[in-house]
Amino acid sequence: MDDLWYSEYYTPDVRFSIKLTRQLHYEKSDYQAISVFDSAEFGRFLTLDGIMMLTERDEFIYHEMITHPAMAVNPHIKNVLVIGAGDGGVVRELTRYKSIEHIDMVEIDERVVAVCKEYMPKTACKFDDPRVSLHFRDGLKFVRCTQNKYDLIIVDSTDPSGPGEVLFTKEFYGNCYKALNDNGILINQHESSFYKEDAKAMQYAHKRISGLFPQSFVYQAHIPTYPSGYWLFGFASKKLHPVNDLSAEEWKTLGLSTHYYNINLHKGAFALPTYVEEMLNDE
Ligand code: AG3
Repeated sequence: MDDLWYSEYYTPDVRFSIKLTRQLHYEKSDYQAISVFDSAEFGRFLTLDGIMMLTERDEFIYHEMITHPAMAVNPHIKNVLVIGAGDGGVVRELTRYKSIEHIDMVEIDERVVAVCKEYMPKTACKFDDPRVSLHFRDGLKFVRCTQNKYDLIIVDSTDPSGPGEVLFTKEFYGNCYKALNDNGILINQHESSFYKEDAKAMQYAHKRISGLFPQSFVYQAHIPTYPSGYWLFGFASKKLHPVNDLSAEEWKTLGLSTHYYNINLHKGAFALPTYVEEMLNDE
């Protein structure tokens, strides 16, 4: 018992492990296996079907980077749709903007929200904000019924296997396009370029999104507990450019304190390594 480790296999030959202090929760929901562990280095962390979703120690990087770049391009965003994100991290960051009037959050698995409210209170802390409506539904079905409504859609999915798979399809992205208004921005977690399976998902997502949106870019962040520690996000829109249309001064006047995101980093995040550019252009 004194040497209990959690491991995620990144390839059949590579695994990432964290030494555990204890397991706090395990259940099999209708959709997936949900576990919460505690550790000395990363604090508490949540896994779905054995795949790392977030740790208390580094979730700020992911949640800031999936939220603030779009908000700094258009600080007048009022109406937001969040898909997935049952741990509440995206909602926590969004609710810091007074200008946001409404957030629809669509999570397929009600149990993820319940477990995070109990064990991950640092992320699942803003579900009771009056602007937030929670819908426990399939993300694809939800966007199918929506038109010209949102300023921003954030897709905080799992990897493209299990319940997250439909969130990587052309049909889903096409419905997101339709659900966005003319200024609309789509942000998605975009997997990673380093290991083969993640890179395939990255190329696949980029091909689908860039075929639909006139503006389609990929940006990067350092996330220690995801495969290779290097993770990507997609920024797609009908007209706004992620760097040329950045409202840097306006965003700074909001005075939000962030631990990873800042305006200089925003510009650099869209400057990708050559091999990543090549993989994206390849498609
Ligand atoms: N979203 C999942 C990112 C994918 C992680 N992949 C992996 N570990 N193989 C995380 C939800 C955070 N709100």
